[in-house]
Amino acid sequence: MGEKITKVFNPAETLNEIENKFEMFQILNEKGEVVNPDALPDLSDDELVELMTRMVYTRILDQRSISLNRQGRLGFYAPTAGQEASQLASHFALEKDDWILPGYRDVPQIVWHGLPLWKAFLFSRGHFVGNQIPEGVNVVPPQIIIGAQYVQTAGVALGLKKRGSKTVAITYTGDGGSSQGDFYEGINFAGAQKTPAIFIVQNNQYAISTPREVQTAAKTIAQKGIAAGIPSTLVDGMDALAVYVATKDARDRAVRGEGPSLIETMCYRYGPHTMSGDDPTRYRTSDIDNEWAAKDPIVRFRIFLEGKGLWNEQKETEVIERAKEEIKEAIKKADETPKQKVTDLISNMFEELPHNLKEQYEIYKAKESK
Ligand SMILES: Cc1ncc(C[n+]2csc(CCOP(=O)(O)OP(=O)(O)O)c2C)c(N)n1
Repeated sequence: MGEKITKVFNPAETLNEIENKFEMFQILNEKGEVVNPDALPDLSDDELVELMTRMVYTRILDQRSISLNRQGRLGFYAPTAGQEASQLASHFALEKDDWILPGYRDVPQIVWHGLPLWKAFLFSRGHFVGNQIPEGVNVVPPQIIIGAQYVQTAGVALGLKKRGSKTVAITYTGDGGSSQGDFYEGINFAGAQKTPAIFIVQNNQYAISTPREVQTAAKTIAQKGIAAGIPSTLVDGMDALAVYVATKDARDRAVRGEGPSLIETMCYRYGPHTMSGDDPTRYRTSDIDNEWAAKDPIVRFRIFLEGKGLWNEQKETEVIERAKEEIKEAIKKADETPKQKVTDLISNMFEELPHNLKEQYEIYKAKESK
């Protein structure tokens, strides 16, 4: 006779219990009120202003990038408006020596990490100079393959750990990316190896036209980290303070040797998926757009800062004017960069050319020298 099993067999209830644990972490509500005072981060007034400056600047960068794309002066562009808190407050929790492995929408984070803006514009044009990252700027070119950066991040973070570095590797994907095999492989490996990695899922509700609800049966994306044995959080991705606190906590634990974290930032992209042709009105209603516009990350942070006497219209205008000026200079510099040649493409792809490419290389070299 075996021992009597007293544990109630109810896997559905276990799932329910776990899913219900993932409440959204928020500090600033939609009205800019502090709803979680105990969780307020230890940021100085100057740092708060800097974070706001970066969000306002990046909103302008997004607007200008869309216009430049429409004028044919930029190539591939994935709009960022609506995701400023998710992108920039998570970045704000990093140190200069940390590594960023971005997705295609994460250009703002790598620009604020030190990639010159004119190079970001060249990346958009598919120009190889845009992917030549200056020494000391710890970022890799934005990943286009959905989820691939998750596996790479596990590896980079393992390297940092083996070197005894007190830095982290952070990566970003979207809600759609969390359905990829690479997503699971990356978080699992990082968890098993206890690497200093931070995995951010920016849940902007849509993978192009596919809504989050049909992406996965999981109630939250954050809970997926539990299967990999890593601390995982669901945060209000429109709340810069909540995103900052969650990322800072993940970073602190990572550098203490406590391994990786997963953070789901609940947010929204106001614009289309990319400027390459999707029409959001075919998969989203204006009611949904309005619902999310009311949660705007910049609006609520502005109210919070104005309440502290740290922000006003004049400051914001100055940031907007500076952004426009710097963007103008950066696009000019991108325009001045010699056009990419076919021989550049070939020689950048191969260290040693195979026979057929050697022939083509010579043909194009002759053509280009005319
Ligand atoms: C492996 C792979 N499959 C498909 C695509 C095509 N594709 C480009 S973006 C995208 C949707 C990604 O959505 P999500 O991960 O939610 O990120 P978001 O663009 O919303 O930030 C898809 C399927 C791709 N780039 N890579």
